[in-house]
Amino acid sequence: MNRRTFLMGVAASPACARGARLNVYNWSDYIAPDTVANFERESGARVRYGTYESNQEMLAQVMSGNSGWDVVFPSEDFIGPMRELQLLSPLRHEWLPNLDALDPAFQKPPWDPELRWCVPYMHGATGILFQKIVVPAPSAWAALWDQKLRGRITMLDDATEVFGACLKKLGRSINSTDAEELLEAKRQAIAQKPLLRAYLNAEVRDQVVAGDVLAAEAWAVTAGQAIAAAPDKLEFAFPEEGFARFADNVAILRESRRVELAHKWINHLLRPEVAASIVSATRTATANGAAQRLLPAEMRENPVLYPSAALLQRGEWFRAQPSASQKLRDRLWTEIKSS
Ligand code: N2P
Repeated sequence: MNRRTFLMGVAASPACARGARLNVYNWSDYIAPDTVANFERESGARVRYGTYESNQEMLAQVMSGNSGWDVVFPSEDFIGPMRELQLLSPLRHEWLPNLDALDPAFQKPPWDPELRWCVPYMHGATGILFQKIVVPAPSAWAALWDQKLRGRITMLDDATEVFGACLKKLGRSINSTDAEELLEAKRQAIAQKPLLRAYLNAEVRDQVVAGDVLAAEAWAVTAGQAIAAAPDKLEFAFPEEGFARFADNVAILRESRRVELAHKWINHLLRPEVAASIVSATRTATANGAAQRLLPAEMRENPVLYPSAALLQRGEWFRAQPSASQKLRDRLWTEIKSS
């Protein structure tokens, strides 16, 4: 019997997920080593699991509507545009009984108040990961423009994040749509460029742990991992002027032909024990309140991953940009990268 007839045979059997394959595309370090195997054992399905390092990388793949992925994890400002591009499939809450495990703070998020298109999964803030030997200790975005750190600074390889830091340094909103403000932010980014070692996302973690990078614009979840590896050497700052907050959300692609199985996967991730084991293994911050309560105090009270509500007041969620300012940002980002 060849492989095709074998698969057709099992697809017709009553346990519909047996032998089916789910294609999951997620950020790096966002599941535990045994998450896929446990789901496969429980569901009888197989999972093809791939990782990406930026929303742009994910979007470039799924844009065609024919990428072969079923489930992705876009950040909050990508949900609206992906929905408008008809890339997302509506969620069926009757297939997600574990939804009530979500932290109340994530049950009605501004980017999708009824959770029709996505379920918040991980979250964090964007700030500065730095070596404690750096004096003065960075506390504001301007620290990433410090001549003394020349060649040992990195910024995220992400236009939204670089504009976010530059705009905050200028006392503006990360979501500015104002052309003058965006041009001024671009000038900041270009002035900073000679000081930079590179634009890096989660890949910066190992370079910071190794001591090669002294200060980096970094996601709190990446910083949390680096600090766990070198707690005596590293620290994270939530910049004084304010900072971006992000939430990565699990969503099903409209192209998926495994919508029910995709819901099973999401419901599995929402199970408090599963979500807790994922964040324990990856040292990330879960949007699952019931899971958070299962964590040891040392993790639950980690100030990088779960800062106080008062501190988060200085944070701003990313919002999707109107198309004119998005176009301007895209053009300016190209200019920054090629300068
Ligand atoms: C993945 C970190 C992603 C956080 N390692 C930014 N959305």
